[in-house]
Amino acid sequence: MSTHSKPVFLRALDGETLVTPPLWLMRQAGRYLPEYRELRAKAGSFLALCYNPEMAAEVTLQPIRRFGFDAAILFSDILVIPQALGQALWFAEGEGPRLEPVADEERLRAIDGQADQDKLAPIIETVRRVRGALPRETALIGFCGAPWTVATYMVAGRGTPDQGPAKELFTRDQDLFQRLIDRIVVSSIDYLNAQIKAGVDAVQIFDSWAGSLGPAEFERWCIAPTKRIVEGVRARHPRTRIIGFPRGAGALIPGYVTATGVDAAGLETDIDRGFARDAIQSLVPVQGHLDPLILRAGGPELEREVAAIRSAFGPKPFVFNLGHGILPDTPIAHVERLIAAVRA
Ligand code: 1CP
Repeated sequence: MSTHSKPVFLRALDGETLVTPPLWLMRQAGRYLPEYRELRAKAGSFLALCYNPEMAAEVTLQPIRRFGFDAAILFSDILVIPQALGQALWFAEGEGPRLEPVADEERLRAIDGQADQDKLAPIIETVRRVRGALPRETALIGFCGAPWTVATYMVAGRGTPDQGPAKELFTRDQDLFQRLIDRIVVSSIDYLNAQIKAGVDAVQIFDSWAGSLGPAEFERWCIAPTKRIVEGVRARHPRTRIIGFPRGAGALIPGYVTATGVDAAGLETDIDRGFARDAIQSLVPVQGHLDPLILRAGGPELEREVAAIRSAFGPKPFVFNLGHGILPDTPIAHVERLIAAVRA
């Protein structure tokens, strides 16, 4: 295989420094696109869209057709794992996900020991369809939520500002919380391996709420379960690259990278650039970290930020991205300006 048949996104994850960094955006398939809103309306609900392989594949491909990003990300959600574990999941229109909270022994027992992989079959079918339709030079990213972040939703039944209910549970009953984490770990390994078998080229583990844990808690609830997922994926697919994104973990990220063995690290918007370059990018390729608010605002500040990020991280293996998901009211023209600036 010549180097150039390999997607630039994978070359960066493999440790190659590219003059023009590969580019994709978290939540690139989403409400800022009129073609997404149209299909979303047709599907009736967000979950109906996730579980319909034809529509989910189409939504995954939309931003690739429009913008030519270097990677597509499977259109799904981290909360399909709780759903496959038997927990009721629905989306409150205009608000967000809702689950029946798991906060005691009885409710924990009510969800199966292992996820029902049949429930995830439509999502795996989406992967097959997308891989078949994507240009060879465009990588396909699969994903799951990290156990800690998924558990925060499973325990609270919804997104929370401080992850209080999950923290309260692990403080009150460590064993119960550990069993919940274990279930998520095992299910996530099977789920990621199924995605890889169906055609994803790399996977990302989203730990959106990693920043709410102190160092000892971070070790137990973020690092340890993530390490098990990395090992479980490696055992079956040793060459598939794994990106860890412990959002908000800042100074704990170098330890996370070393201990979990992830191949690359996502950088949130708020991280100090000098620190990220010296202490994280010295270990693994990094991905990030433009502020979604700056993208939405546009203007000369957007160009300045893109230049600053490229000059900080461009001299080493780097994937350009946002520090968190694109905001729904981001003008498409600003995304076009961003792409031009990154590829200039
Ligand atoms: O149409 C809509 O209104 C649904 C909005 C939406 C979308 C487009 C949700 C609901 N999820 C998604 C897709 C999604 N979610 C992807 C697809 C790929 C992509 O384009 O990037 C991914 C990777 C996720 C991951 C996800 N879901 C995370 C981790 C990343 C992050 O954003 O921090 C989390 C925390 C979720 C839960 C979730 N799903 C949806 C919402 C609004 C939320 C957050 C709810 C909350 O915290 O209150």
